[in-house]
Parts: sequence; structure tokens; C-alpha cells
Amino acid sequence: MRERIVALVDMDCFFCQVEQRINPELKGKPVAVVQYNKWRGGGIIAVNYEARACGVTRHMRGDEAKEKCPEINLVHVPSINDKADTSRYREAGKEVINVICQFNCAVQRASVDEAFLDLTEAVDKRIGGETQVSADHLPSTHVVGFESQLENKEEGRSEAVQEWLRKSDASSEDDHDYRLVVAAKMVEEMRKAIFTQTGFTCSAGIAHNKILSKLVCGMHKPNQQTVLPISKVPFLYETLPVKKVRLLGGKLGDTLMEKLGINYMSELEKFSEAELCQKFEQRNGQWLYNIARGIDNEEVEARLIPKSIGCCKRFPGKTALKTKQELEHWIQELAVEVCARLDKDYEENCRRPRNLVVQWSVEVGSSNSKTGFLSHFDQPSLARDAMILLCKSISIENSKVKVPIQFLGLSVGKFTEERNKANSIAKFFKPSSASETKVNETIVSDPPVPEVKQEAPPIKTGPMSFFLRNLKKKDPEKNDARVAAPQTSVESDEDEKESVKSDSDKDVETDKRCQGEEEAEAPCPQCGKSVKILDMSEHLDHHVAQELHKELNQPVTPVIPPQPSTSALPKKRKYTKSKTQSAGGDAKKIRSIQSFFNKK
Ligand code: DCP
Repeated sequence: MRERIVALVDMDCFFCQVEQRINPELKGKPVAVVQYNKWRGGGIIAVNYEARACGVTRHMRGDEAKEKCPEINLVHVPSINDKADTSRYREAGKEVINVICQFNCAVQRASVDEAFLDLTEAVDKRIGGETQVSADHLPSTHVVGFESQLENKEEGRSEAVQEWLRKSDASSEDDHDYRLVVAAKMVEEMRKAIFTQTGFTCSAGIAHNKILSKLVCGMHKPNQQTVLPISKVPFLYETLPVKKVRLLGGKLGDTLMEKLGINYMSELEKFSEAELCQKFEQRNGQWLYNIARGIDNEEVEARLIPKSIGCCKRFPGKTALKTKQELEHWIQELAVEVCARLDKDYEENCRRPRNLVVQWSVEVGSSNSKTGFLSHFDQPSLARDAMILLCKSISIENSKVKVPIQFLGLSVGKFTEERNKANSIAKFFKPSSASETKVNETIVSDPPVPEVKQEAPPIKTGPMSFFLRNLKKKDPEKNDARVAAPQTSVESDEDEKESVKSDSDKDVETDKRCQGEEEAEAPCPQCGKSVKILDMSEHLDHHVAQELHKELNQPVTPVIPPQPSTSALPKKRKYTKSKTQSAGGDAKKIRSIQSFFNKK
């Protein structure tokens, strides 16, 4: 059976790097990118590593960052018509993808600055040809479970890599680690090419599947990469909070912890497949059983273009929209941006969306959406259709909105290709009359958003103390777009109230209007999970499917994505929980890894 190798490439402090490339004088200096809202210096959405060293974080306002780091350079996201213009970041993201595509692997763009790669075939080819890999080929590689005692960090890293290389012999019966070695070399080359061709640095996680590569990608940032040998999964899991795993960040993770009384991934392994299936239904149970052993069969779905295009804006506190005119104005503004991007997308990809999703919030932590069928793509039609959808769901009396709107988002998705481009242009750019436009409601709004209890697991030391320290910093799933994120806290200011929906730093954020199209998230009106707003349409479809299943008295479709039947791992592989084994047979090494993570 073919062994899969998956890497996640994630750009370092991406928006800052883009700004530094535009203004090279900023290179080597502390930089943060702020949204255009000027209140208290603007909300920070990206912080470079020089500024992080001074204690600046993404959750701060610009003024606070200045206090921490007086020499910081605050760069404002450009804005057009009072709306953030994130096109320069999206374009920069595309440049990176173009470089990655030179490496002949399946590429799935996961967000504006990260992508999953399936390197399986590329590794097969390499193994067939050149096979020599030395530590010199892996100058920025770290390997989970391999650590040196040397005081000098770089010497220690290099020594640990050499030890891993010695143990991952190509001639050994079990060559899975060797495949990771070859992949690590390839990713080093890829990251170098990205730097040479774009000037941007990035980090990467390399493992046997998406979940594992995501988990380790952020362990050594910036400009480094981390490999997770499958034999070190139990070691990693010992201190890995359940909710840090992709797809367990939301309700499923909560239920899991509650029903099984567990906090860490290592504890999940105790449960049999039958027990898990009985408690969480067949498909979820099987997925949980597998992931407890580091197995995840979700494929890297070759996709370079976004599934949806959209934008959103928040209206916190006193700026909340209170009249129909205000709503109309902002719907039109959002439609201008969506249409501009749709036109560009059409030129590049010759496709048209079929779905329109309007999303809004009336209070912190709540979210509603309506989905309609889209038949015309000019700005007036889009704005009109969106307004129709919205007005059917909210209460407006004498042009006054009963409950002011604090968040508004428009997105289009469910793209279909247009074969005859010329005809299509004529057809789709013809402005429509209201009667021609079908606006089919498919989703009912205003369901209650469930409250999520967040009980922090007791702090453990070990590799995952890294994640604990970074819980508010960076989620290894940024993404991954599909991580189910719980709703957490609410920030409230006199002048500005912002709902906070997050599994991580990315969301414990400021104003979402500056996010790239694939970044913005909002709670799903059905299940409360934080979902990328642009994936909302698809996510809601999933609920519709669930309802249908229920009606047919079939088991509820689980949160877990479809899993292909092929296994990512060799069947014969066994896992033990023994510390000695999981840490490479060296208890002293375990302690040193723990202290390393504690130090970070
Ligand atoms: N971003 C945003 N709003 C957010 C989170 C992120 O606009 N709430 C933007 C700015 C980031 C970019 O997306 O530069 C990528 O986000 P990441 O979470 O990957 O963070 P960075 O790339 O900034 O830093 P890191 O090096 O930790 O990945």
C-alpha cells in the first residue's frame, strides 16, 4: 500500500512580510499590521517576530503595542471606501502557490497563506532516483522526539537530525521514516525556492497526514520545519490537549472530553473502536479510533482556487447598523467588492457561483445566515438579492432595524465552470430585473447559538506545553479552515464591542474586515461552531444533509469529513504508550524535550 506523505506549508507573519517587501526599510525591524479602524491605534492582525520578541501580540491595539515596543512600525491595511483592501495579500499568497506548483505535488490551498501538499508520489520518484540525504540537506529541520542535550541550539538541532537520519535508514525493513527524510529534503528545497522567488519565508510540518502535519507545523517558527515520525505520535499525544486536534476544536471535542472524561489525546487510545462507535456513532467513532493512533485518511484535495469568495464587515458598539438605508449602503459596498473579485476570478478561472450567502449578527456571539440561489453577477443584482434575503429574516419597522446589526458578510460559492466564455459573459453581465432573480431560501436563521463550556485541562509539561503556551497565539489549523472552533470569550469596550469566536489567536481578534477571504470566521447558526464565513454555505449544506438523514431515520452524519478507504499508515504498525519507546528509548531525552518546550 502506498504510504502517504503530507506537508503543510504556512507563511511566517504573512501580512508583515508582504508589507516589508513593499517597503524594504522595514526589514529587520519590529512590524505589526493593523486594521484601518484607528481606535487606540487600530487592531493588530499580524505581528512579525521582532515585535513578538518585545511582547507584542495580535490581540493588542496599536497603542498597546507602542507601549510594549516603542520602535514598532505599525502598517495600516489599505482601505477603499472605508473597507479594508486585502488584495495585495491575496496576490502574494498566489505567488507562493505558483512556486509550490513547480514541485509537482497535489496542492490544497487552506487559507490565504497556507497549503497542504501531498508529496507521496514526488517522494516515490525521488526514492527511485537519488536517495542520499545528509544533515546538510536539512538545515532548518526539527524532528519530534529527537533532541540533543547540547547547549548550542543549532548544534543540538543538527545532532538530533543526524541521529534521526541514522535511525531512518533507507535499507531498513520499515522505510516510512526514510520517506519522511526524503520529504523533509524536498520541503527544504521548496521553502528555499519560495524565498528565492518571492522573498518570503515560511515554515512547514511534515508527517503522514493532514492532521499530523498541521499539529507540528507551528512548532518551530519562523523559517523552520518540523517532521513527525509516526512512532513519536504517542509521545506527542501525551501532552496534547484534545481540542488542539483539527476537527476536535469545537463541539465534538467538548462532547468527547465530557463523555470520556479525558483531556489529552493519549487518553483516547484507551477506548475500543466499539466503545467509541457506540458513544459517538459509527463514523465519528471510527475516525476517533484512528486519530487516537495518528491515522487520518482525509485526502489532500488538489485545489488552488478558493471555494468561495466573500467579504464581511463588523459594526461594533455604537457603529451597529440601525436603519434600512445603512444596511443597503453596506450591502452595496460589500457587493462591490465581491463583484470586483468575482470578475477577476471569472477572467482567471472561467467559473460562476450559484450560491449567495448573507450572514449577520445582532449581538456578540450570535450569528445568522441565509443562503439563496444566485443567477446574476452584476453588483446591483447581488446587492438586491442579498437585501431580499436579509429583509426576510430581520425585523424592520419604519425603516428602523429592530435589533441593530453588528456584523454583515456576503459570500458566493458553489462555482460551476462556464464552457463558452463569450456567451457566458454576455449572459451573466446582463443586468437582471428583480422578477428574473430567484432567491431561494434554503436555511432558516436565528437558531440559538449554543454556549460552549471551556474548561482548560490541567497544564502538563511535555511537547504539548508548546500548544498550551500558544493556545492564544496560533492554532496549527489556521486553519486549517475546517477546524471546528469553539466560541470562547467576549471582549467588550466602551466604544467597541467585538464578538470573539475562536479556537486560537486568529480569532481572538480584532476587526475581521481585514482578513483574507479565506480567513474570516463566524459561528455557524446551526451548531455554533466557528466556520470560515466562505465555507459557511457548504457547512450549512452539511446540516441540511444531516436533517435529511434524521428524517430518514438514519444515523446522523458526523462532523468528520469523508475518509477514503486507503490507510495512511501501514497496517502492521503498533503503538505503545511506553515513554521509553515513544521518546526513542531514552528517558533523559524526554525530559530534555519537555524542558525545551517549557523554555519556549
Ligand atoms: N489574519 C487576519 N486576521 C486574523 C488572523 C490572520 O487578517 N484574525 C491575516 C494576517 C496574517 C495572515 O492572515 O499575517 C496569516 O495568519 P496566520 O495565523 O498564519 O499568522 P501569521 O502568518 O501572521 O503568523 P505566523 O508566523 O504565526 O503564522
